[in-house]
Amino acid sequence: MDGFAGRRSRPRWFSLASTAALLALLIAGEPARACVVYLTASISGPTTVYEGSTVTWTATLTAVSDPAGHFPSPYISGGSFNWTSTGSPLPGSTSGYNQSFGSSAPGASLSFDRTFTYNQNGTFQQTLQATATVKSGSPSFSGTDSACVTKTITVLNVPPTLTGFALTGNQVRAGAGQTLGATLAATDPGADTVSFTVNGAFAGQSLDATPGATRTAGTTVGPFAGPRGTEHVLTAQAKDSDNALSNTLQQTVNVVGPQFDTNYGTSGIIDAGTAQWLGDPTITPLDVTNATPDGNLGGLTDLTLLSAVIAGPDASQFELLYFTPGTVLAAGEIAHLAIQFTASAIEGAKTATLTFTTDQNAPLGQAGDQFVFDLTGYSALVPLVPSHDPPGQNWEPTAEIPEPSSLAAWLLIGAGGAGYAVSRARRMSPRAPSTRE
Ligand SMILES: [Ca+2]
Ligand SMILES: [Ca+2]
Repeated sequence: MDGFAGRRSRPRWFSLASTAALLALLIAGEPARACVVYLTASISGPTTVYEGSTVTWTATLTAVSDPAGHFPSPYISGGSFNWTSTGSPLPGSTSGYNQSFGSSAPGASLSFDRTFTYNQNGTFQQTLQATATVKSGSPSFSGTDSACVTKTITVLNVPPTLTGFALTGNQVRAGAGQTLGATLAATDPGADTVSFTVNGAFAGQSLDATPGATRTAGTTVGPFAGPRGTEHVLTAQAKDSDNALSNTLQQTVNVVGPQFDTNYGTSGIIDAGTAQWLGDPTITPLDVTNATPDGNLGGLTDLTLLSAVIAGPDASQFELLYFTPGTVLAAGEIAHLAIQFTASAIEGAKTATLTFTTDQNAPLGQAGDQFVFDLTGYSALVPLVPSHDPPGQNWEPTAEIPEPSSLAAWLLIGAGGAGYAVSRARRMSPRAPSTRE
């Protein structure tokens, strides 16, 4: 706390007694003074504060005698003062700071507290101007004096505080071009507007300059690209109208999505084995699953099997069983499908392709990634014999049975109920053996 002595003006009126006292001073050889009891003023308060601060100023008014003390115990006998604050911009209210005051005790001072709230940074001059009747008892003096004191206060800007950064979600579906809503909130003790950024890009502003109020803004972030597993880190920040930057807050957006997989992987060869002409087709299980590691996030991770198309020169011999276009697999779900291969009358290897169209890396239900498998099978013109494998397992050629020389011979064997034989080894599936019904 420090004070400032105010300038003084001459007392306006002298009584006979004070005149006599002044004469006495002159007789005593002291220098003549224009005022013998005068008013002093001081104000105390901080020199530097932050915007939004409320500052209490203390004004002290004192009636002072001449230095030699010829007018002991001077006192204030009523008056008024006025507080003003100048500067640009002005602090809060500057009105209502006029005040009248009464008398002080002889030899005592009068003190008054006044508060100002500085809502904006800047430099301000705080001025107290007081006028009072000053008196002393013996020798008697009564006069009017005024005093004025000014003090400078520097108000510093305060950066805003980013208090909120929220998204409407933290996951987006891979390939869907999704955006998310974002809301931002900040406070500022000053009379500043606030703008926001996300990753350095403008993200809205609030024109509310109410000191201390929470400013909010909303924006849209994204779209978020990248394959499943991509992380997008968003950093938000606020800036006040004095260009002061706030703290930062972060949000992470994860790109999630379905993940197509089968018991054959995501591509490759599905060997349907060997089927006999006019015999039963082979049935090769094909399990399609949604193997996403992202958890069951509903539409974010659901896998839609939009279509499955078998094409190629021998497509008619292959059929996908148990499949319904548009099947939706939640995370971890499995569609138990099967490849049915029916032999033709033309012996030899048969090929086709099976193409699944899914919504992986696409909006839910819309065409995205495709997965293509090569289907192979062998059409045999001869019957097969069971191997030594347990029931339901592979059919193997019986080595002990000699290979016949013609189809007619095999047909004769079959018609006689003598058993089966094969002319060649059945081509084996490396991963998912065919079954026969
Ligand atoms: Ca400011
Ligand atoms: Ca500010």
